[in-house]
Amino acid sequence: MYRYMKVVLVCAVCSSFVVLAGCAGGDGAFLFGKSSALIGPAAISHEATGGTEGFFFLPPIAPDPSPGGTFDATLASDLEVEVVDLDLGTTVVIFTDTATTNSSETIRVNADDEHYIVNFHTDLYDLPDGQTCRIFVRRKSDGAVYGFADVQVFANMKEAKSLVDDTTFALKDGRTLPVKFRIEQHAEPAVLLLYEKDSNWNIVEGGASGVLAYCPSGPTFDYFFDGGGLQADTEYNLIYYADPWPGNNPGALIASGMADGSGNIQLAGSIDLGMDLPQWPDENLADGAKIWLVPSSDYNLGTNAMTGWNTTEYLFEDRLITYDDTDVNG
Ligand SMILES: [Ca+2]
Ligand SMILES: [Ca+2]
Repeated sequence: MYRYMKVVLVCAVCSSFVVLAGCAGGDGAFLFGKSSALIGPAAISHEATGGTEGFFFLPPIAPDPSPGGTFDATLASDLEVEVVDLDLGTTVVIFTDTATTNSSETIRVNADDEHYIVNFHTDLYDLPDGQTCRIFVRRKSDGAVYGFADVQVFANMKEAKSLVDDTTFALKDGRTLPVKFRIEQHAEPAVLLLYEKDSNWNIVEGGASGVLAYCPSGPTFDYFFDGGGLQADTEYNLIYYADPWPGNNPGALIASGMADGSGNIQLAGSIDLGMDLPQWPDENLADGAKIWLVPSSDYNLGTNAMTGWNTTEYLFEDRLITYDDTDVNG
């Protein structure tokens, strides 16, 4: 099972926080705030916050959306909802449309109201007071993430009110949280998780990790990246790595930035790559593009080639992605 470490993520519930304007906006423009606005455990990634187009969390986790597409009621058997304990980095529970101990803890479709729902019975799990849980919605067949939402569980709501601001979704322990979400036809998961991996390419438990939200198509590659557990005060490059070694086939630099004194990094922007991903002659052309985060000291900005191989310092993608630069090659 995947392991996660806690990373500070964009809270986009509140408009004063950093918000990706969304992939649907014709000009591809993103709005970015100051990094100081990134503090806080609350995070949600869905279309309304610049995440996967056509994927929405619904009340009570998020406000009613303004959906523009057609609901897809056919996906239940290929969905998975995983609740992760962000402090321990462990899985609390995984819901599917079948296997659970509690009948209401299955993913069900409500075609009339155009949503999927699974009830998260917090009383069935041992959740410490103040615990932050991240709820991932993913495609079961390939693990691709549609989006996620963080909730914080408290012993009582009085405590919750004293500890969190209005951007945190607080839940009283023992209550049942209806996790409702909407997926529209042709919605393509646009959240990529990156991990530190060991020599067998397994995810390192409690290792460094990151989340990349991106727009799968557009004239520019629009992205927000949030990573943690990295080397403090170190410059990193977020790259498209195109095989074979050393990755300049053609490869591309997406962004550069400094990890802070705690080893956290946030990168946000919009770059004209001038190519689709993956791009010939990348050996992964048939499958998708590799996205890595590597220290700048191991990367040649001029040639897009790797110059070192210190894998304990890198984050690797958990799946290959595709991106369509809409003003190149159709
Ligand atoms: Ca372009
Ligand atoms: Ca294209």
